[in-house]
Amino acid sequence: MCRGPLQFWRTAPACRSSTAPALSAFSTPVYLAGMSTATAAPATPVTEFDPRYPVGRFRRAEANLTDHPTHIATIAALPENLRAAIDRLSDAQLDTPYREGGWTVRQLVHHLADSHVNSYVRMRLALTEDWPTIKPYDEKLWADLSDARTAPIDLSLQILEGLHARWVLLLRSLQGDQWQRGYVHPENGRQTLAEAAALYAWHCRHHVAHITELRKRSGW
Ligand code: NI
Repeated sequence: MCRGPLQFWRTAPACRSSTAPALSAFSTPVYLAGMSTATAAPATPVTEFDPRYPVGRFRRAEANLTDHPTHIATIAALPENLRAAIDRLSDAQLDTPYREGGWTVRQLVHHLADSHVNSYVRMRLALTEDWPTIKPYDEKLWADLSDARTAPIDLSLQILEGLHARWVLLLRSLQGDQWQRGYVHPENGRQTLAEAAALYAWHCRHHVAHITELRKRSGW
């Protein structure tokens, strides 16, 4: 199950451009939950912190698919939380992989714009067509295109601010059965808007935590 939201995450009432120091409320991460110092095997299995999944994996079967307001608030807060997460990072820091072999912070920011543009379009298609089949894309190859590796991050932050403002307006307008509309992913099958909202709320927290965990580990 996904771990609860890390304490740095703020849920803003709406997309705002302020750069409030949302990182100031860090808690010490529990890297080895339940680890015992005794020599005998611990009574409970040790869960090692996996830097790829700092807030846990998204598990559709365990996701809350009815708490739309919480998911919308999380999506609304992404631009502000992302700005806070990258605040005052140098170009060299932005070009540092969040883990060995992983995307750089710059790639993470551009990936969020690429991913959420796709999700926004998919949701609009779901609301205006009858279970459309959507077009997958190779996110790894997208993140490796030149602009995604080198462009100033402010370009994607600006995209995300406008995009999330529109996206949140759309999500807040959904009523009743509209949450059960959806689209067909050729590889992953059917996904309702209720599932997509839960998934992308997780996705917001997932990638911001990549950056904040890197900063903690690096002492930045
Ligand atoms: Ni992602």
